[in-house]
Amino acid sequence: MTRISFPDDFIWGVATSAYQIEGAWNEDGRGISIWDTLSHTPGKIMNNDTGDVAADHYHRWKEDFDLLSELGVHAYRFSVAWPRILPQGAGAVNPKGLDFYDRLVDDLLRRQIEPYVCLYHWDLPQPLQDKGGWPNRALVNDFVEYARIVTRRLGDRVKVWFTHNEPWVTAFVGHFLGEHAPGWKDLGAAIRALHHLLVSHGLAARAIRAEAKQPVQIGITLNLNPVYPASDSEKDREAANQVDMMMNRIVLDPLLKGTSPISESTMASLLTGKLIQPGDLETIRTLDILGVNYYSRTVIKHSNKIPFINVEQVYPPGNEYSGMWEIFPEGLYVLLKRIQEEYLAPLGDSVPRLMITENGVPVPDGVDFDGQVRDERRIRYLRNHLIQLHRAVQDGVAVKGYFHWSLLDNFEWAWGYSQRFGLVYVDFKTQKRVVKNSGRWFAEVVKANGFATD
Ligand code: GCO
Repeated sequence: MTRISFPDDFIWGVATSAYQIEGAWNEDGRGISIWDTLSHTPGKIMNNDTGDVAADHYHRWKEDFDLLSELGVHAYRFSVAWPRILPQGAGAVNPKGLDFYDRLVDDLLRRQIEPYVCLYHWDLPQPLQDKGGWPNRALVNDFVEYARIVTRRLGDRVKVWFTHNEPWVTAFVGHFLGEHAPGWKDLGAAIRALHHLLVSHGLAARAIRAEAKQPVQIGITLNLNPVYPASDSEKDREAANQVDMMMNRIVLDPLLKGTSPISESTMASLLTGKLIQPGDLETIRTLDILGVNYYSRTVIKHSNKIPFINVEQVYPPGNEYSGMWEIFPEGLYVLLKRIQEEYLAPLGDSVPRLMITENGVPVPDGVDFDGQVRDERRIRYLRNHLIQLHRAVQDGVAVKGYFHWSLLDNFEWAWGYSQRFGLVYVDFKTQKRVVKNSGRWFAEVVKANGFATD
């Protein structure tokens, strides 16, 4: 029997986000977010689902934290809802909002589970959207003040902070593809939003370090996909390179090299006025933890389908697919090796810690006659991705932890509740939780810090 074991100090965790699990959308002073606005707009979310109730975590968090203890995880990554803290986005603080997260942090620490706090997982207060949203550079200051207020309350106990979750998704899916809040289709706005998100990361990092009552680690989590050309034709390879620049390098270069590929590209022509101000790239380049959210690869061909962009994603036959994408475990190894060689190795001793902060798969789970959820496809996905992760660690990539997405079935953005990602099944009619077989398998992996591969 072949076993693989991870390094002794390897951190095992699970991840969630506020809007996807909390519910209580208008309770205890919470303000409106852009996702409340979008999900309350008919036709925007599958089945017209909303996050109004979600997994009702706001009321059931103690039961959910019992599940964390049952899984035996070392850490729990969750996000703070900006609209609970500052209902107007700025100005008056909502004490009940701070009290809620204060209780979460205290209970996690009592259970000896490290809180990994993400400040922004897409739920922007609507009043800030009304003043232009992330394409408006003024939001940088609002975000820094929000970060300061949360750190002032939790910074004596929270050691690990993430400023943003997937700034590329916030910027491009929200402002160019239009599938996420605020639902814009404006490439120039997306580019400006991304730059402002990254600048706000750098300035918020300074504010967190200043407000925290102890040394802290500050990170950002990035959705990164290795990009493959659909064929080895020059046009397809060039198309793949362009998508790699627009999806991966556009966040990795500023954060880890202090450069930006925007000026290199045809996108620069879209920028009205001077987007990158003097000092911005130095401000952005601060990182103690690089969080990688990996789900799949991206396969690209040249196409004239989308004007100006001239690329099209294709879905090759041959591999297993899930509810949302191709299952491609090897892509995790390829991605980690590239990050290590192109971005981390040149940094020498000032290299940030590298962690997998999301990895998971949407499969249509159900509760069997005997109350079990036999999600063998998720166990296979988990096993095969952990094998690739271990392969990268063996090849010298210093990955320090793995967080599975997600603890609970939850609101999967534009897909509503149609896609289940949890290690724990949620019956959204009764809010009953059932630990899936994958949850039991994951708990064994955490306990043994490894598993048998055959
Ligand atoms: C993301 C977000 C999560 C998603 C998950 C599945 O990575 O898109 O962080 O909120 O729900 O990744 O798509």
